[in-house]
Amino acid sequence: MTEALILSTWSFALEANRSAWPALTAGGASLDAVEAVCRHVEEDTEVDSVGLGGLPDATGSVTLDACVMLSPARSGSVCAVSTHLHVTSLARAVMERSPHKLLAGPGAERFAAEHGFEARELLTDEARATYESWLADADSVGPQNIDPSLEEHHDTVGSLALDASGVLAGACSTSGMRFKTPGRVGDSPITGHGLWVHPEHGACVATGSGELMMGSNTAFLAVEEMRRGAEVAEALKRAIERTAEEHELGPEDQVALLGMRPDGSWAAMSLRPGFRAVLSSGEEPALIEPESIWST
Ligand code: SD4
Repeated sequence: MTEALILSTWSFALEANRSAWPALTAGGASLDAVEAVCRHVEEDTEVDSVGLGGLPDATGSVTLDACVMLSPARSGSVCAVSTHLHVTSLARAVMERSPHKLLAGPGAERFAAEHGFEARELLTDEARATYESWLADADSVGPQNIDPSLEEHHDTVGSLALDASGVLAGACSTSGMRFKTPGRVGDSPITGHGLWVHPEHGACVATGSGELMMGSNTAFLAVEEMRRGAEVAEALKRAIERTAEEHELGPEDQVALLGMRPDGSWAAMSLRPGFRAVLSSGEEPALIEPESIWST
């Protein structure tokens, strides 16, 4: 029997990990645990980068992306969903109830309706107010000159878990880059970019600037390094360094990864400081400040 583990991105996962833990330790499946973590954050209106409360695109529309994965053959994703909140569960439905890997926009929404998912308004009053003030700034100073820290801030919930049977699972859910160009889809719903799980070699989930992970297949690369024999921390380091080398980085760009192997080894690492992760290996989840490769 393997020791159960849940490792999730950002401090907002503290409550989410706590809520998913009892079922996992009672013999539940790792896939249920990572789905529960993401659903918890999707419901949290305080989180402005995932689900309800997520900030909209440049036209004021909230669009969500998500992915679940068990193996190269078993994954499901949705992207650009504007009508349904629980996109992680919808991604799981794509995996379990369709022959496909990724459904986008209106097609994903139609699939959601057909499979009994409830439609929800995703734009909260707070997110609308933040959008309107961004729009007013963009109108007065021009879209090229708006505060980059506002534009670049974006945090995905990503979660990896291992259950008592030694099964690894991963999931992630995001509203993507705030005030993004309509139609923009990031790394999270694309397997290999934002999430990759191999049942024997390991798993990796990413958060940060999606365009970087999309250029370097970062999550796949990290697991590939594990397959070639690297320890988890070393695998994450190589994938982050390679991603940074292959791009010209802006001052706000971040690449942050979680990794786990079926033997229970795990690591968390980021390019720049500021990343946080939450580990559950007992009843009380622990907030972790992972090592960063750069100091600023
Ligand atoms: C994206 N990578 O859509 C996601 C956002 C994110 O931390 O992870 N932010 O680019």
